[in-house]
Amino acid sequence: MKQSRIWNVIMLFLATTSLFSCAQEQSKVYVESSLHDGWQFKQASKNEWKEAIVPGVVHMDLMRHGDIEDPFYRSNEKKVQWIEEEDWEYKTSFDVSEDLMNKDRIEIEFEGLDTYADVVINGIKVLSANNMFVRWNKDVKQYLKLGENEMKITFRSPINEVMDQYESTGFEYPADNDAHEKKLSVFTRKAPYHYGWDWGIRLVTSGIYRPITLKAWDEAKLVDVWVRQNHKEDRVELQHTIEVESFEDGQVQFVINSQDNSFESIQKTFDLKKGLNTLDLSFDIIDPELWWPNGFGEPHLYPVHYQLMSDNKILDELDRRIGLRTFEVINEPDSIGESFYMKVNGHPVFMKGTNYIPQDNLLPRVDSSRYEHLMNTAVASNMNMIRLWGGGIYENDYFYELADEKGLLLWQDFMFACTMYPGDEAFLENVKNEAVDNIRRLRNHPSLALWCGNNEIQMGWENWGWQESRNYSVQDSVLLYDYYTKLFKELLPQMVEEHDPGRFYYPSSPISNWGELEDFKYGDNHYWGVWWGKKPFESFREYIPRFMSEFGFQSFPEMRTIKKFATEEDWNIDSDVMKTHQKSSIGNITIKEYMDMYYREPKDFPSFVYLSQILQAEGMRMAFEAQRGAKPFCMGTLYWQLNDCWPVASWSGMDYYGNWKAMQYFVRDAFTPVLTTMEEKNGQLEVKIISDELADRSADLKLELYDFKGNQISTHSQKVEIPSNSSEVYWHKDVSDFLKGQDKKSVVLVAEVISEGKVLTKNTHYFVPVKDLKLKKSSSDIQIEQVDGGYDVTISSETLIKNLYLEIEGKGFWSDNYFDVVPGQLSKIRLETDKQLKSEDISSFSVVDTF
Ligand code: BMA
Repeated sequence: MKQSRIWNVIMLFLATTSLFSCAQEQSKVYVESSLHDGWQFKQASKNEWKEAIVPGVVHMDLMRHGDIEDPFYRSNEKKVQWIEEEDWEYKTSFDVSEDLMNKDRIEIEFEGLDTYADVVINGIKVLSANNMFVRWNKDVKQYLKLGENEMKITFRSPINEVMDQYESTGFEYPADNDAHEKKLSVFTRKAPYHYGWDWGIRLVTSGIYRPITLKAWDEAKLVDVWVRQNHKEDRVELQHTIEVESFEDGQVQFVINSQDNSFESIQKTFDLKKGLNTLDLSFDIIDPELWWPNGFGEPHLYPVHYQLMSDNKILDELDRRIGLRTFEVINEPDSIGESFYMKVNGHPVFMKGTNYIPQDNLLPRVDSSRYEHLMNTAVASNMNMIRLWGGGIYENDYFYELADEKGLLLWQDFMFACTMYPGDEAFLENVKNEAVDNIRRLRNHPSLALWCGNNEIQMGWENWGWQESRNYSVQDSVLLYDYYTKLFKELLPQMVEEHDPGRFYYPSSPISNWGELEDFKYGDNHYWGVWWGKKPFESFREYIPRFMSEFGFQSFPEMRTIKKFATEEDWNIDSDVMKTHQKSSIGNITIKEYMDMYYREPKDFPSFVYLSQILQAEGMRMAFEAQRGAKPFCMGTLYWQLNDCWPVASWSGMDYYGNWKAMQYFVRDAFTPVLTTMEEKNGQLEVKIISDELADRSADLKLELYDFKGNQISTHSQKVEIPSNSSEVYWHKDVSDFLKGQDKKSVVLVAEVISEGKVLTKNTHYFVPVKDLKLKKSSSDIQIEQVDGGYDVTISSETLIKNLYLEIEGKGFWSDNYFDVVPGQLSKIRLETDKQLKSEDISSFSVVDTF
């Protein structure tokens, strides 16, 4: 840092000619290493140390040693509950070299400690953690010594830790999803779903669940680079706010290199004072390539490398990928009530997506391939938004990086869901650290769309009878709502305002309740009239809000998944095992009641399981179509829920193992940029086309009515001009005219929109519920042809097949499944697999096989 002015000038010259980064031998000052080796663990009250894997949690270590059985298997959940009441110790040793010891600063960073953890280095307590959602950094140089160092971390039971607090509170918090009779979870800043949920096993974990890094440096370090965007006509100004911590007064250079040569290198010299320095540096990107969400264009990212330099040394450096976009939430009174829609780069965008829950109760075993599969599923399903729901976790960096890359906008809840929370000073201080840490960690991601304070707490407080059912006194109620106000209406918005100004925040999703139709004119809504309200699926057509941020229906995971946790004797919805794997209080009976409305009684358990998926898929399709069709009144549909955290009956479209349920295919088809829908209204058949595209388009609409033997009864085709971002009725006709006297029970209407030789959307319509269809047993003809990475599969049939499900032994991904086969038409799909197959190896099943 002590450097001459001349050197500065040379550096600047080199930088502006883009030679800077390659022309010199640069030594690196900052070093880091992970501390994941040599760990052992034990129950605090016992003596035997056993090998542990870090990052990990205690359940994983116990399982590896055979000390507990797999909690996901059968009803083992019950057998492992003792773990939450124990304290656990982890220890390791690590070497510190002379080089490291000579550094000005040595810090240890824990990206995640779950949860009440005391860290002891060489016998001295250096850190006490109490929040699994924050990164803990500690200057540890003074505690380290040359050569071998000992580190021990004690995790205190998250149950015992808060018991006194619970006992002295004087009332019960309304945390219905917490599976323990004592609702302790609210006192601890730990993933709420760990304590159980209406789709979740209870596994209250402890452990070093994210990486540990030892970091050392001299002179100065980049604490943060915050990039804000100012979009102008032909350019985007990037305002950098750079935080540098320095050990002395001096000078540094801050260098910005484009990794893809999209702008010239930039360098500026700054004077530093000892301590924390905030530096500002702005520059423009001319003719920017914007970041667009999936379905609207490329999610373009500018790869940028930042360096903090002194003399010829790199003090610190970091990589970023910057996506240039504007994002607005328009939530304001309008002529209807209160709008809730989003604009990306100035365009109103209909949000299509889902709600995300963590992918496992044992978080460290979610590897990168599982994150990738999940995100690829979202992209393949034509989604543009994912809501990180408030009962889970703030995800790891990889999640947000993938979302940036794939054009998925993220609705980020703070981690509070479905209960009131404490609001005493200590709790607020803890949440403040958590909010600041996560806002600063996530605010640079182009995928980050908005902040929401919590899930359903305002709604619960006003409508779910918490105050009566818990017998709260007036004082209790006043206190609890005062806590609520402090947390969600004061602290969190203040933190967003301070650390991420300009990003939309609102205290609680949803804004409006689902009971009264009138409320659907206001803001976002979680419509649970279907499922919790037991209304038929058709009510999705009536109860359409301005933005649907939750709604859903359960199904079972496929039999292959069930076989992994249940033996044949458990294959019954009333068995102990199947009840363990169904956490909704009204779960299995509700699936059955809806099934009785739309389908004939399934003959056995596998038929029930299959039909549960068809039921969910068809029911939800009605919702997707109605909500998209109601654009621009309604401008978003996020279904509950994308995924599972263990194998269970749930509202998910994809099971714990990543298998697509029927609904996932239906989501994909219902979320295509151009969609056609058919609905009968007062004896009229109405055909709509919905477009999310940015441009107008000309196309052909084709309608064909077939009987179940494949004879064409009626056809209609017309040219259509489809305006961008629209939903319009293009054709309607008297149903009986169109049916030409055919039996309603044995015809299917197929609609297609074709443009530039491509089928943009294809949909089918039946004129009676499936249970009344005259389906005939038939065998489908399946031909396969080997191609790179799998097989092309061609299916045909002489009679209509409703929801054909194809399966092979072992691993394979079907490009389509659970689809209808119309006689006379070939269905061509792709099976990705590395297995060698004959067509006989493919088994098939359809609705007609269920009764
Ligand atoms: C929603 C969610 C979850 C729950 C789901 C199904 O309201 O926010 O709390 O799992 O309903 O009941």
